[in-house]
Amino acid sequence: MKRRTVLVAMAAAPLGAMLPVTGFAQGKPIVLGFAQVGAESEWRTANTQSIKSSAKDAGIELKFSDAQQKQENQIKAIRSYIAQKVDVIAFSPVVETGWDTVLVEAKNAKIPVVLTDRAISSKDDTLYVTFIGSDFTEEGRKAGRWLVEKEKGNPGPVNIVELQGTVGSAPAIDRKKGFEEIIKSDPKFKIIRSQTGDFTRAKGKEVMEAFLKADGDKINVLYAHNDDMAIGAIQAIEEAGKKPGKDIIIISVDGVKGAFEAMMAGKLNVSVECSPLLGPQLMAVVKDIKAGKSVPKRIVTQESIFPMEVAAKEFPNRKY
Ligand code: GZL
Repeated sequence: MKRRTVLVAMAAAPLGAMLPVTGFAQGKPIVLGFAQVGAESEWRTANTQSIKSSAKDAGIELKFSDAQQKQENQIKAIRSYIAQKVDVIAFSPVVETGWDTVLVEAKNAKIPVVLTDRAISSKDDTLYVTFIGSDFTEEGRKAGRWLVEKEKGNPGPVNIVELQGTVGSAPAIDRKKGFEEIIKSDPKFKIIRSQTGDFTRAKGKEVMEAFLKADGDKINVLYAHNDDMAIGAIQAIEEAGKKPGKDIIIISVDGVKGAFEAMMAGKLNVSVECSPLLGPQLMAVVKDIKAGKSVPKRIVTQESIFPMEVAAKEFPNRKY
């Protein structure tokens, strides 16, 4: 009697409901093609690690490429995934524009596309299923709010130099926008120099050296769009005989281990968290897409802000 009940139950429910959502579709592993930006920062390294380990855990076959921060390489990789007829394509667009042609090719090939980390600027939002990533404008606002609070007793001027991320990238555009939205409330804040350091330590150091040469004694604050550029700038500030974190207040974004080490050394004042650990969410979305489930158009990662005062306490909890 018991055996029959179980059989009826099995027959009644649709097969999909009976099987755990795995990395398999029609009995073979789901194949995901991922076109990564590059390996330009600690953040990117942690992001790659999260994607690779999550794919393995999910039983999803991952094809992975590193574009060395060049859009043409990402486009080439997406075309190769289309030719290989992967099940899903995911990528972090190095810049916001120039994707429509290749994404139309993916759409015509009936391969769903997922954006992770960075967004694209396109009139046609049917070119991707969903965008999983941070709210970069809010990250910029958090940086601005921290500075307004920090300088509330200071009549000014507060002269700021800015190390921007990769030109044309969503994080660079939006972190600048959010920061300026907040500091424009008080004319004492002035961005006296702003230039891209392309999210790397080396370029961040090089550009900060130029800022110091031009305006050294006038600089009160550095706003860096990521920790790697801030860490490079810290080296330049020390080589110029100034104390980073004291003579020049430093604000950055990401919250990578290197930033926590700089904060614990008193050389960085605050890092706004931007989580690279997008792998688990990406794999869950890939499985949902293959299982025919609907997914939200936008999945925002929840994040915090870490001033140097909490760095030592928070450091042991950090996963990247
Ligand atoms: C943000 C990410 C940025 C990081 C940088 O989501 O795209 O690119 O802030 C990384 O560290 O290089």
